[in-house]
Amino acid sequence: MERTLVLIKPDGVARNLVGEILTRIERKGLRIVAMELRTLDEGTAKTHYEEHASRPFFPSLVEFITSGPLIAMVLEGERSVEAFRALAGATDPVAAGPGTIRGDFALEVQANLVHGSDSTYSAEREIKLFFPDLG
Ligand code: RTP
Ligand code: MG
Repeated sequence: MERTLVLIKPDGVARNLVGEILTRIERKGLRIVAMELRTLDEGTAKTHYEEHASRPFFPSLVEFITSGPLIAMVLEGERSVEAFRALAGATDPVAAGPGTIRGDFALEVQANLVHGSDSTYSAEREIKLFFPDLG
């Protein structure tokens, strides 16, 4: 069964959208196999977003993702990587369709509420980073 790493970013926790987002995940049929509330340290944040290290928005992204507690979770299900990214909607919330998490609740590209692994390869790397003990 395919796994994906999902974050409810600090803006989602601060705005009390955890329940709303979890409801959508459960309603879709994705199974939560691990979940934790934590605040990322700078090193973990930089490793998580290492693919963006050379982008101009990287320092701001690291500051944002470490700014407060987030929810990290591992979801399992049929094509879960693609399934969650469809629930999340486009990276830019203004372009994200209505009915998606970002489309319904966000307006700014950085504070876009959720993260989902973009491939099964990324999922494996990110799950190891956040949940090293998960078998
Ligand atoms: P994520 O990695 O968070 O699931 O989002 P994504 O795949 O849809 O987007 P990605 O291109 O990987 O970008 C990672 C996160 O960086 C922030 N971002 N800011 N200021 C900007 O132009 C900009 N572009 C991206 C967003 O928080 C995005 O989710
Ligand atoms: Mg990404």
